[in-house]
Amino acid sequence: MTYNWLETLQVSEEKLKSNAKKTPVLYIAAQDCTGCAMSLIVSNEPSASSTLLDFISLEYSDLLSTSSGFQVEGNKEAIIEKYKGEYILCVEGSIAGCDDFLRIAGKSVKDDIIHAAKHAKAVVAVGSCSSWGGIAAAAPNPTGAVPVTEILPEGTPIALVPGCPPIAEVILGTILHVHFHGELPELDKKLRPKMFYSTSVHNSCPRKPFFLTKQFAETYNDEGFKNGWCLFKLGCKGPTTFNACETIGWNGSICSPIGSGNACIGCSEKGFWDHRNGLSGGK
Ligand code: FSX
Ligand code: SF4
Ligand code: F3S
Repeated sequence: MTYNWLETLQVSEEKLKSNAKKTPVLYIAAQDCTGCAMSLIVSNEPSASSTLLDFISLEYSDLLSTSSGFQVEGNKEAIIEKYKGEYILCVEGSIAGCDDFLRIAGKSVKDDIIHAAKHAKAVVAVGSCSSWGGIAAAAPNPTGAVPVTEILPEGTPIALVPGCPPIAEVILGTILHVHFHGELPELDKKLRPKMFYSTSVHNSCPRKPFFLTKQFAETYNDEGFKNGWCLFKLGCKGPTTFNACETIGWNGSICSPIGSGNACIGCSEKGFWDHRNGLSGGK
């Protein structure tokens, strides 16, 4: 696997050189595990540090900001005022049905997101929780969790970047498309960037030749598994999961869940966690 972000995002050398003003980014976390932000900071193409130093200005993140408490919370409103219409709003995590369940600095996170989205140039729903409800929305959904699209008005410029967590390059690629081209990349019917989600995990899987010749591992310890055969009979959801795990890959394109010997559990699809599969024993 190799990935060249400049090629994928169609950023020419001239555009890269003329890059002057950084795009402000507000990153608000709702009901999450912080896995998305953790994924984001290990990006290789481009590196997270280059992204932060050269292209975006991360103005607010309750996880990654160096300051905390009133200092960072107060800055959030100031940034919204100062950069109206210019900033990108990233939302990680699902939204709780009850406001009292999710408050930061005494304020409803849901109201904060609605307010910040109103003045954003674009909104990026980072992760399956934000995109579909994800883990918190799994049965019996005790918090009444919903995806961020359910609280924002129709017509909000929003891209969904699902995955639990999503691949770093996919999150940053979506953000950087707005930075370099002034708008979100082309989206599919489910609002996912086509450049990252138009192919199934199965389609680019290195085990696909074994799928086609019907050579399947049946346990995680049999000869077929040791020979690197297809994991379909172990519940692999690669055929119905759209993500870039076998095209861009993980950790600088050096690995992927299936490459490491695990069946895909469909973490980027709607309905994950309830509809996961494989050894983790989903429904
Ligand atoms: Fe976690 Fe993000 Fe999963 Fe959700 O990722 S890795 S539970 S998609 O919101 O932090
Ligand atoms: Fe498809 Fe999964 Fe088999 Fe890969 S391991 S070929 S994704 S079914
Ligand atoms: Fe998720 Fe499947 Fe990729 S579980 S990380 S979509 S291989």
